Amino acid sequence: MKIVFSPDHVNHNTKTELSGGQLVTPYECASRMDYVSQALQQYQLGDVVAPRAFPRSHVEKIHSHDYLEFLDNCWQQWQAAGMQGEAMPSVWPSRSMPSTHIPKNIDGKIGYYALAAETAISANTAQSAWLAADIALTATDYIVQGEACAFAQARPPGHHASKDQYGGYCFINNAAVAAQYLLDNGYQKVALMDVDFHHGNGTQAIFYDRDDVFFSSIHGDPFDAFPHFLGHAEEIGEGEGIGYNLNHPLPPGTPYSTWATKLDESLVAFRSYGADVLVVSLGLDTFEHDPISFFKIKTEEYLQMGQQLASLGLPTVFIMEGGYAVEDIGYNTANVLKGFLQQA
Ligand code: OKP
Ligand code: ZN
Repeated sequence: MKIVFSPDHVNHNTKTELSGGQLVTPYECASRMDYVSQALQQYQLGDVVAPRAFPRSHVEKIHSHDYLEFLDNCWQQWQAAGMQGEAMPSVWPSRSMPSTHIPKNIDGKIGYYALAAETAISANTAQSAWLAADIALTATDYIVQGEACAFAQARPPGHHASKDQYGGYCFINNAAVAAQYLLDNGYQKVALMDVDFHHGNGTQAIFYDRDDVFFSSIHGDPFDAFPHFLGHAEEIGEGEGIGYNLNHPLPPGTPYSTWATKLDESLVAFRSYGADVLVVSLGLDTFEHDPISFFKIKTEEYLQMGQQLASLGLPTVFIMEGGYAVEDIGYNTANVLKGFLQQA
């Protein structure tokens, strides 16, 4: 399969993440990609190709104009305000002050556009987010051109980013951009399967009232896991989207055997929906040794995950999301793709 990748992802190299009351080195770091590249090459999973630059209009179909303007200008405004560290929010339009006015001051504005505080923005953040979207679009265009599958080896990830909010290491929702691109190029019913450990709140919110993208996610129960405020099983969609949102929250310690039954339920739902293409938000943080997650999937079991996904028999674009056991995500990623190719 085609593997779309750019070494320029290293420009996204923030130094700080707010974690446990401290500023730590970000879990979502550049070296993750070295391990993925190495394993994909070792397993000979496909040719690595560079992304091409797509018009911004594809991303503007998913994110609001004012949000993208904020993303592009945040770092400059943060610096102009004399801030010493990387850009991060400390105040929000919260339950007791649910204002929709957008502050002019950057401390207020960044809180308006952030859904969480852990994720810093610095000099190259916006540029890197746009590059990741180009990687997703380039991979997705291979599907439009008739390839059976493609892998977007992108970072920063995207599934937490909503129409007008960033957070959870995500800025532009690469998987949502990919799904929309498929709809704009002849596909009519997109199945979007999010297998990252964390609920894809951004993707869910973007397609919640639509029937042209069926979003399903298997994730750590939001009572126990980030993003904490979305991802419950009773969230089934609204308006035209009712019935096209399927969440499987699972408890700490979940092994692959349990996880796999939930994937099967999603695949059954995708089949009766009549999906004509599959987008996979591929996070590898379901791994047993992931440092910030609590599922117990083993390296060999990712082969079965790939085989299960292939059983749908649909053109499939994989979009890289999380996975923080840095030295293991390469083999875990490679096993999903290998299992998929064996079965396909
Ligand atoms: C992004 B993706 C660690 C808490 C982690 C943010 C997690 C973002 C995950 N102290 N909070 O879905 O892999
Ligand atoms: Zn995750």
